[in-house]
Amino acid sequence: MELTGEGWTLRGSGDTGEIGEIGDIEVPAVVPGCAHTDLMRAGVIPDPFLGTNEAEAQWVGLTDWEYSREFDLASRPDGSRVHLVLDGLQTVATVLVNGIEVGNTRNMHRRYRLDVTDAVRSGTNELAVRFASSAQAMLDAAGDDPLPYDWTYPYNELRTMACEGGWDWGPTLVTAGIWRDVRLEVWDTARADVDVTTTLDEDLRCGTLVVGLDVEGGPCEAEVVVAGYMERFPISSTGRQKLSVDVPSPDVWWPRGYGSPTQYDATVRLLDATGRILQETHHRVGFRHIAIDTTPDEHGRAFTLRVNGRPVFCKGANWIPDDLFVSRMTPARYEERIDQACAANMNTLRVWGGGIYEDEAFYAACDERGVLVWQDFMFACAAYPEEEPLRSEVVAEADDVVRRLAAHPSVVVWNGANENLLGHEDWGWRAQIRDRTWGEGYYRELLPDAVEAHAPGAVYVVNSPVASEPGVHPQVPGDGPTHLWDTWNLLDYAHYRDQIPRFAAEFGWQAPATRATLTEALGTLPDRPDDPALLAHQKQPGGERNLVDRLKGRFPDPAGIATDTDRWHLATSLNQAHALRTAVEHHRSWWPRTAGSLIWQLNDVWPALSWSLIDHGGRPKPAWYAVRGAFADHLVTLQPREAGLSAVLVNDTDEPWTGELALRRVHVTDGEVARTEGEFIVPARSVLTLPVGPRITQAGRRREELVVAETEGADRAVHAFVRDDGVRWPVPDVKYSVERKEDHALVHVTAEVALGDVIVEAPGMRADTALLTLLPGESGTVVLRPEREGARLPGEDAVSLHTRNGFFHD
Ligand code: BMA
Repeated sequence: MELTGEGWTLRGSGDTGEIGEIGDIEVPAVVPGCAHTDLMRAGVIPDPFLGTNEAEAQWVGLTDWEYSREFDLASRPDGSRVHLVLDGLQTVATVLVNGIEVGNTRNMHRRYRLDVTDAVRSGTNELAVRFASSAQAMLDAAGDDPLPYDWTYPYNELRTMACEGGWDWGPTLVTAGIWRDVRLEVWDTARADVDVTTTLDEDLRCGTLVVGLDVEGGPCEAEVVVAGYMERFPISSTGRQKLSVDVPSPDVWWPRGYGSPTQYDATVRLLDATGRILQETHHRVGFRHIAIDTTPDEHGRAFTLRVNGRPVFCKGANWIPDDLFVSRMTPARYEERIDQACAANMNTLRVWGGGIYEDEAFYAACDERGVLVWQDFMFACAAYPEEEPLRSEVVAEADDVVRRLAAHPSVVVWNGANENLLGHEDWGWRAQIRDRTWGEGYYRELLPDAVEAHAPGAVYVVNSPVASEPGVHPQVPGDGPTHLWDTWNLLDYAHYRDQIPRFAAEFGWQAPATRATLTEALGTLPDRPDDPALLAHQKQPGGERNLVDRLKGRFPDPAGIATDTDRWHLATSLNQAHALRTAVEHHRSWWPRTAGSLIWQLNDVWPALSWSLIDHGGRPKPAWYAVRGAFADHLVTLQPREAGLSAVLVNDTDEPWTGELALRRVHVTDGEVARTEGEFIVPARSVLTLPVGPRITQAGRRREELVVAETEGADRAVHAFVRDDGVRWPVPDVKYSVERKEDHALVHVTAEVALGDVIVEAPGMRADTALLTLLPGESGTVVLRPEREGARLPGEDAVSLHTRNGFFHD
């Protein structure tokens, strides 16, 4: 019996400590949900994502809350048992049935199954879940000598979503609630918790479905069906059992770009002695062999993911919760976001360790699309105590979550924590930790043991970043996954080229959310970017300064840009696009030495000024379009190399790539000055580096000429001879016309002179392309489609066109 949906009541206890009495609150509630979403729906609080409302919603996290409802239970068979199954409680809760305490919880990341047989009765029952304030629980557990952590509350003392207490891209909104499904299960004879996973040997011949069962009751029989094979196993004892069924020569599961992500149905049934089905679970599984190649070489050590023996360049991004109120996520929203990652030519998502283990729908969508998932355990940027009471929670959580996700072929990498080894080395933690534990035992022993026990087909990485040997600094060059943050924090983005990482697991560049999303969040866009309402959505200390500082050398007059929201919005958005393109193209140009490029961050928890590619409204920022080109299977890029400027062609497909490469020197108003052409062939999964000759690289008018590299089917690469802010972009001389079709509009743009970074916008519309470079005399077409079906198509006056050129002229 599902206990989700309406019919719940939320009550505030009124004990709000330092912030004073709130009085009695009683509002209708919805499960899954949380106090904030229920209070918003009832009109008690305004939406904390809008304007500066976050500050006024803080009391919610310091309050104790009770969720309650009634449910009816029909009479049930003699000897049957009743379980209350709670898939997610956020976080510190006491569960009562008819006033009888049936469970206590302190872990948002676990599922709970409570035996309530002795508490329920036939007829009407009362279910209550009493939440103590997580914020208060964290403060109490940490006391006055906390272990190091970031942001507002010591999340390292409580197994809750770390970023609910704030992060450098999200608000502080600690909440409480039943955030996943709840149901009652009545069973007799036998039942089991069922987990399934697969293994595949190295030569891809022998697949095995491994079924784990935690059996209660019995005896019974288990029937396992997979890929047309069926086996039965007698179950004579309770507790943990492992069964396996071999699947010879299965069609293997491939990531995107390598083959089909083949999946098989697997069914596990429990039968009683008469053959009656007691329980049946369905799973979608896939067979793949996963390894990380860490062979030493002249540059250090490889860090290359191998899927079914094939080395893969991981192109992707870091995933954070897509809504800080995580109960609001729906399968459709997961699919939309993952489709946007796929449309940007990504094959990998890293689920970052300060959020949540995502919903089944997330992993199922990745399975089906062949997206590789790098799954962090939920530990981030803090020292975690390894003693009780936390330790037992970590043990139970690791066991539960690995078993929950082990069925998914997409989940190929498990990672101990985000930046905790790094923090211990570099962030001055040692003096604060003294002789206390700080989590290393989790990352080096407890968590890898859980992965080995329940997901033997996946690989484990100790931390991100990490070096291959204990005792070596986690960011040692040339070894292990690396986080590249100095660039955004301190330097121009050209410095991404200073390092050739083996696997870039994080690097990012901020830009504001799209104008549409910011306008929704703030009512109107303020005139100045330092407006308090706008700054309330910038959570990185100094982030607003970085946004402007990083314009230096890229745009004329950054200080002037910083006084005008329109110009600031466009310049910082373009800067993000170019910074990320620079990093990704550099990484890809060094394949196979570099084998991964994961952008920080794909998405947002709220309307933000953040590193995301897609904002909280689901709208792609200009950077998303740039990244789509940079991650394309066929890439042409211009890279400074020792021998001088080089055209680098990257072929991330299984077919050789042949074509004609045109290298041109083009004057911004006069057009082509010099041209060379040549045929090329790039073998499958390879990189070809071609030095660009002096006819092209020796410019007569260095500030007015550009090098352009192009071939059919790839984004054009453009290189300037001087610093970006010294290029003499001409006055934008541009004509455009709008042609309305049935369900989309075509915007035809003609450039009389070179136009940089052409962006076409219209309210309520999404463009198919952005950041075009048009050379003198060229035309381009941008397709605008309505964000919502049926919306009116724009006429000429509703369309606006932006260029880089605009910054070079008043
Ligand atoms: C890394 C991440 C996050 C953070 C990001 C941007 O440290 O792991 O913790 O949000 O950088 O600062």
